[in-house]
Amino acid sequence: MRIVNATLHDVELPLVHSFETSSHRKSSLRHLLVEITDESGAKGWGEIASPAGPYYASETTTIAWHTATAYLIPALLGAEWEHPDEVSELYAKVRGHWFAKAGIDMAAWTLYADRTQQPLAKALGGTRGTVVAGVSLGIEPSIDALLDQVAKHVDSGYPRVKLKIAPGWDVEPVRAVRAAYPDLDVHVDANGAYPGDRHAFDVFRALDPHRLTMIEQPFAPRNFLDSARLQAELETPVCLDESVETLDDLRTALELKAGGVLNIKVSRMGGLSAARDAHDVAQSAGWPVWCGGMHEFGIGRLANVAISSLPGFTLPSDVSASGKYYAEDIINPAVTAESGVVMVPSTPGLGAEVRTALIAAHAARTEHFSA
Ligand code: OSB
Ligand code: MG
Repeated sequence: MRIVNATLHDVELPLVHSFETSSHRKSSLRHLLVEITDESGAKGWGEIASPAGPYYASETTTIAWHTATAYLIPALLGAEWEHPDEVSELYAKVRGHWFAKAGIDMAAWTLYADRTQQPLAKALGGTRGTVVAGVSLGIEPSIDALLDQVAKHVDSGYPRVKLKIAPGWDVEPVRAVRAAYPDLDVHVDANGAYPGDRHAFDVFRALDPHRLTMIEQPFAPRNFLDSARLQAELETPVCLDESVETLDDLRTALELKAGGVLNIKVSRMGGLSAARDAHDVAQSAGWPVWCGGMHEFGIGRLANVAISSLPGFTLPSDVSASGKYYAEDIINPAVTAESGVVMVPSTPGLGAEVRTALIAAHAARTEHFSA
């Protein structure tokens, strides 16, 4: 395959419910959509889901636009490749910038699945026809508002709820949710907001008896050592998200026993090939994995659904229905969940039609590139 045309679309969609984490609050999202065409006219689509601000990772939308247009798209255009696993080699000299790389990798994978007439999930080695979804709930203004959000999602059938926590919003909300739902699969995500000090260890010790499925990313991304110390003290598994950007990070985490569960994000790891490799490594080490999300629009959301169909994804993934975040998604049909279960598309390629008119209507900027 040889990519002859590429287009980058900068698209903003409003959120149906604003979302707050330990770092900030947002009410709309801007993602970059990568559209590529090969010499046969076949198309691929990818999504660069980097947040607008540098709070989850240092990569922002503006930085990703620069990386994609100045380095990644020029490396991709005109190059010959047979399989999407070869695509990351084209820009291997670019350090970091995993979100931008993930969008390019995803476009190559969807084009490849389309040309080989197989569903994306099958091309990746997926074995499941459905995946179990969980929801991620932001920090709310009050415990009552949080309980309303939990009720709304549990009532619509989601079997797992993840609560964002931050210093000052941790033990109390967990206690309230656990009291209202004694048997619900609940976990917390701190997005690295706690310093590795005694006070933080006290908070996590206080959370330990609440039978959480995991405590996600308690400490800063590079703080593997306190994560290992905490895991040694707790019954609750520690899950790593921001800490693992590369397979080398994963090897470090496994060696140090810095956790027991891995959140695999296609965006954070530079794409579907890397996500599949992380799945393989975690699976052989005995760590269960699940797929995390970045509030993706439909294209990235379907990539998350596809990777979640691999056999080591044994915990519910953050692949909720498009409607949890967006009134209108840029794919047709949108992703839907029935009793918390999402169907893995069985049609060739991405698995849905891309709504180019809707993309054009919401695009702040579009740029074309040719080989
Ligand atoms: O840590 O999982 C996270 C969103 C933005 C940044 C970080 C995270 C999240 C989510 C979103 O939790 C989950 C989803 O996409 O449904
Ligand atoms: Mg997380």
